[in-house]
Parts: sequence; structure tokens; C-alpha cells
Amino acid sequence: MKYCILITVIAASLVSIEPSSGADTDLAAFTKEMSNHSGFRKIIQQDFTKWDGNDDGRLDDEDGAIGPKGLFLTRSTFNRVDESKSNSVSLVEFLEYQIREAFYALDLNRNDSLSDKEKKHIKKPAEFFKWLKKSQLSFIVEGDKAYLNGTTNGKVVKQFQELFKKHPEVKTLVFGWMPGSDDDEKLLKALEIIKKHGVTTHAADHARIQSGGVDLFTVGTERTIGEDVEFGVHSWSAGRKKEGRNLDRTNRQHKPYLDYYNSVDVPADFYWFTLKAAVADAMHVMTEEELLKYRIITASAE
Ligand SMILES: [Ca+2]
Ligand SMILES: [Ca+2]
Repeated sequence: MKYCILITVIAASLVSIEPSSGADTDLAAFTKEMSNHSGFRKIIQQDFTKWDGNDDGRLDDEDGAIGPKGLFLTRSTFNRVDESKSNSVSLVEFLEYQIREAFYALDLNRNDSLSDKEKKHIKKPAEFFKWLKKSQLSFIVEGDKAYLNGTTNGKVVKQFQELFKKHPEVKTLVFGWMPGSDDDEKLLKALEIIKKHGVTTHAADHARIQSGGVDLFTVGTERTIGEDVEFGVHSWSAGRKKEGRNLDRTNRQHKPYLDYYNSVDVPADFYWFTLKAAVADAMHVMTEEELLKYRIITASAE
């Protein structure tokens, strides 16, 4: 199973948000709304407290909050979240960051605006974090583009078969919030179907693509990215104890992955890199240099 969630889930109150006026919500309006939302704030505050190891009200190096073993931040993300440039992240900065991440995860069609339908998943914040972790892969087709969001599971083969049957015109898969795969065997089968159809892949602005989602991304004959995109990788795991990183290099369980990467012109080194980059329950966010080196993308950022 290749899967990981970077925003930790904490059981919290199920406070509902006031029904919205019906107009679409942009990031500024959403930030205002969520900043004042007690249920959402409470969850984020609990997370913040959990990560603030030395309990000084700031997240920084001393808390181990940065890097693959830490909370969610590469150095570059950390620097972005640290808007006051104090080399630490305050609760306010952390809250705004989480609101932004939530906004872009909810914006399924990537038009920088949330419809009521897209917003329905955050009506109950605790449910939202569950949705983030387990929402099934969904498609929105516009022209020759299919917008992808969600975790792939055992249904992924059927889903892509149906997508291409209904929409043979689809030529580009646009990735948004893609946290990974629940069933690698089925994912590898789906990748064969996608390869046959032939697509390019594009990571939308603010896309978050992790684990099995990265494998899915490499199926594109051309692979491009927008702004502020993160690709997270780690060792695959099967069950609680077995991780790819612990198997001998000659173990045949590596083969399906290596065969797949070879077929899409991703060097075998990438596979060994993912096993070393982070353990299964952590995440390494790749640098652009790494993305180019391992041919996860075929061109630099736009
Ligand atoms: Ca601290
Ligand atoms: Ca939208």
C-alpha cells in the first residue's frame, strides 16, 4: 500500500458551517470563513500543539517539525509558511497554511474558486480530514482534460476503463489532490490501460501528489507542472510491518515497480530512491532537481 496523509487527523467536534449564500468562494473569502470557524480552528490548534514539541508556541527546527520525519514541511515549504520570516511558524501562519491546503484540496476543478458542491466536504471539519485521507478517485472532464483527485483503490481499473469509454477525447490528466493508492496491484493494471490510451499528465497549480499518485503521474508521455506543486514519496508498505525498504534488493516483489518505471522511462534509481527517502508513514517532498533527475517531470516548472 502506498499511502500517506500529511495532515494528521484528530477526532474533533462536529460543528457545522453556516449555509453559504450560493455564490462561489474564493481563497480570501474561504480564509476569512475558516479562520472564524471554531471547529476547524480547534482541529488545527490541536495539531499545532502536538507538533510544538518544546511548547513555546512556535514550530521550528527544535520541534523536529521540518523535513521528512517531521510534520509536513520541506525547508522550502517551511520558508513559505513562515511569512514573518522569523525562522519559525506561528499558530496564525499554521492556520492560514492549513486553510490554503484545504482550499486547494477542495477545488476539484482547479478554477481557484469553491462551488457549494465542492465546499460540502468541509461542512463538518472532522469529516473533512477523513475525506482528505480516503476520498475515492474522481474525474471531472472538461474538453480533452480530466481533472483527477482522490485515492485510487481496487476500483481504479474499472474507473479508467469507463473514463476512456465515455470520454475517448481525454488527452491530458490534470492532477490535484492525489494522496496515493490503496491497491498497488490494481493501480499497475490501470497504468497499462492508461498507457494504451495515451495521455500527457499535468500537475495543476498547488497540486499535492503523493506516493502511488506519483506513480500514476509518470504514466504521461509528457509530464509538466504548474506553480507550488509538491510530490511526496516514501517506501511502499504491505500491512503494518512489511515495507519495500526492508526487502533485499534481489527480492522479486520489487519487480512489478521496476518493470513499470522502465516502461515509462523513469530510471530504476527512482524506485530505490523512494525506498530510502522516507519510511512508509512519513513523506519526502521532492525538490525540482529530483523531479527532473528522476524524470517524474519532463520539463521544468512553467
Ligand atoms: Ca516550538
Ligand atoms: Ca472549483
